[in-house]
Amino acid sequence: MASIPKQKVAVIGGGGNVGASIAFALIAKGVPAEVLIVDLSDKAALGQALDISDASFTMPGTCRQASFKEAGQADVIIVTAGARQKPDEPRSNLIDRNYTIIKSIMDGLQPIKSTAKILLVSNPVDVLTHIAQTTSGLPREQVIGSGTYLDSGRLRNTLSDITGVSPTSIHAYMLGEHGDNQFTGWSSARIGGLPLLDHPKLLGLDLDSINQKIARKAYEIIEAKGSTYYGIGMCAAIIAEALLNNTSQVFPLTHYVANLGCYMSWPAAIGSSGVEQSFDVKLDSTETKKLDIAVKAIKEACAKYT
Ligand code: 6V0
Repeated sequence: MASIPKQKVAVIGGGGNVGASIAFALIAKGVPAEVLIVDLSDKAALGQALDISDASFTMPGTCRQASFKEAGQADVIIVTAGARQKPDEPRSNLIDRNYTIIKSIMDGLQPIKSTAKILLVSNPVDVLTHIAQTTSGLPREQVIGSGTYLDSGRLRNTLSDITGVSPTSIHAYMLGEHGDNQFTGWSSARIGGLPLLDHPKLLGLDLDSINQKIARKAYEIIEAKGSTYYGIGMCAAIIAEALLNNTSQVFPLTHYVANLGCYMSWPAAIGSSGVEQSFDVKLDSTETKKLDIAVKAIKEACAKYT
């Protein structure tokens, strides 16, 4: 019998598309963790766990179904449970439906391991991260959300197509809210040490059309196939791996940004203690106005749930 890895990652809502994609990505990436699938639907959780465990036979990770109580003792608890968007529905419409779900999950996980990190993926992720922190009782730095990491990946892929440079060498972030108020941090973006906007292929380009393309991509996928899951599956697995391996990598993630007084998506270095550093990104005046709009929208949405 294969040995059971020591670190545990629980995926709550793992019976659904996003949760199962995260669990599969963790196994396929070779993360040496025991992946626990938890869902309100026992049948869905069992089906996904059995199927994903079939993918693990040459990998260091394992996968099985588990209870909420067991999941509360995991090192990283990923939450994907929740209603998803309908075509053309903004993510903000999901708040009331998902508040009740997140609160009941946090209650079901108790007692939560004191060193656990919670990673929210359900939408609207910035507001639900705030709700998960207040209802879980864990310190702020241990509760994060996937934020605009996926959107930033879409941005880097688009910029790679334009410039011909690998997306891994393009340092550019979508910031603010994982939702309709997200914006690109153009003025802080760099490529090979050069301000991104000084790259010859970007001179004269319509930047707003790039922003809109990134922000609309989820709607486009939902229109075409009903929901999005592979991209966020890989993103959440990469974030979980950074938490487990204490890598101090920087991601644009939902976390509590003290000088703005709310949870929002902003660059942070993460490791085994959760958020280690939050970065004071310099913005120009146009970006500052967009940030103010995003902060106002998140604060208004969170005010109902404090
Ligand atoms: P899905 O396929 O309907 O799966 C949701 C799962 O949650 C189902 O298996 C449900 O049984 C389960 N569930 C519901 N309530 C509970 C509960 N109380 N406890 C445990 N399990 C429960 O949806 P899908 O997986 O497609 O989407 C899940 C969430 O991810 C939605 O909120 C999406 O909006 C969100 N996404 C977030 C993204 C991001 O970038 N942050 C990207 C894509 C989707």
